[in-house]
Amino acid sequence: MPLQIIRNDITKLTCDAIVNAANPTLLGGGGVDGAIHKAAGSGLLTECRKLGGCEVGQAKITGGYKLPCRYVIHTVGPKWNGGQNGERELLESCYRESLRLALAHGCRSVAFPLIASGVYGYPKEQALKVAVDCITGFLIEHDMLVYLVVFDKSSFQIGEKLFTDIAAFIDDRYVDTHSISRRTQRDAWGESAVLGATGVSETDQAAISPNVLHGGARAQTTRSAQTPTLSLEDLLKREDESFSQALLRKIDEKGMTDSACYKKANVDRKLFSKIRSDVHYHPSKTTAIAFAIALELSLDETKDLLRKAGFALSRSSKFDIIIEYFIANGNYNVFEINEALFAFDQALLGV
Ligand code: AR6
Repeated sequence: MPLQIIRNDITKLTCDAIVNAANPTLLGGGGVDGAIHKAAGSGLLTECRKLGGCEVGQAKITGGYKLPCRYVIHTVGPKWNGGQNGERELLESCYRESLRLALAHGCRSVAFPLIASGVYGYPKEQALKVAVDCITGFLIEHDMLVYLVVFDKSSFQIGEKLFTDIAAFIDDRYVDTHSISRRTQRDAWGESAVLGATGVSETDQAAISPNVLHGGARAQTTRSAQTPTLSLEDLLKREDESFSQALLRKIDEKGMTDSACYKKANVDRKLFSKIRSDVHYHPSKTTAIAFAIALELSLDETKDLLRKAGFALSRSSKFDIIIEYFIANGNYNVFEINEALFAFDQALLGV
């Protein structure tokens, strides 16, 4: 996954370069700047003294010293002054210039803090959006692994309305789940929950009798007696399209290029090549969903693609319900989805 949003202390990350949210003197300060100088040791300050400072929106590079990274890229964010004073353009320039330096120094992995969002007062939600937009724009043209490091949870808050909407959606679905489980209890056979994750389609589930599942030892109920029965052997003979084949077919049907698809899914090119060359490749559930989102599949199409990878969307999982929420609302922005997943303490897509 080329862009990963993680919660961590940036000074602890092992990667080619970390970015410092510095001030124009480049001589250290508080916040992440102070933490980086402290962890790097005095060698960093000695090198910084020779740089002659740095203008807002620009970036300069030094060694990493005692840090577990080769380089530190120092950039100076804008001080927030109401938002109408070129703050956004300057912040964009910080990301652009830092990434340009990273590329010029052959870095394959870079970690950014949320520049300007602390002492300089840039509102965190907007700072996050600028960061994500700039980094994803850069990653369309270049191969690099970029970490966006959020230190405290409040840096990564989705809008209140979105949060409330999703929370209500989850509540509704949980009600549904409970009524489903009550229905299931009333039914004499409740295997669909078990089958949900096996890759057998819902139509197939309806067609499988409890006899097949239990070696014929169990008596058929009225319900199963009414549905056509498929033997396990029949099911196994039914050679299904694999996840990889389905994915490539869908990409063609949508008229997308491979790279547009894996980039939109925020999936690493190497991983995509593996999926492409191995017809039986089994992606993780989050990767499979990331592709469904990139392809802007409907809910049914998403479930179908997931099934081919052996997964299902369940209403007893918050993660799954959040995905369902975004698909139902036609919002296929993987980063917005990840922000929401993060807000609800769920795993992120594409990882
Ligand atoms: N790892 C990751 N993120 C961190 C860490 C850390 N160890 N520590 C803080 N943050 P700030 P600015 C987050 O204030 O707003 C300095 O004094 C923090 O939660 O470090 O660009 C400089 O010398 C926030 O979201 O940088 C300048 O004078 C983000 O890093 C001035 O502050 C940036 O907060 C620069 O202000």
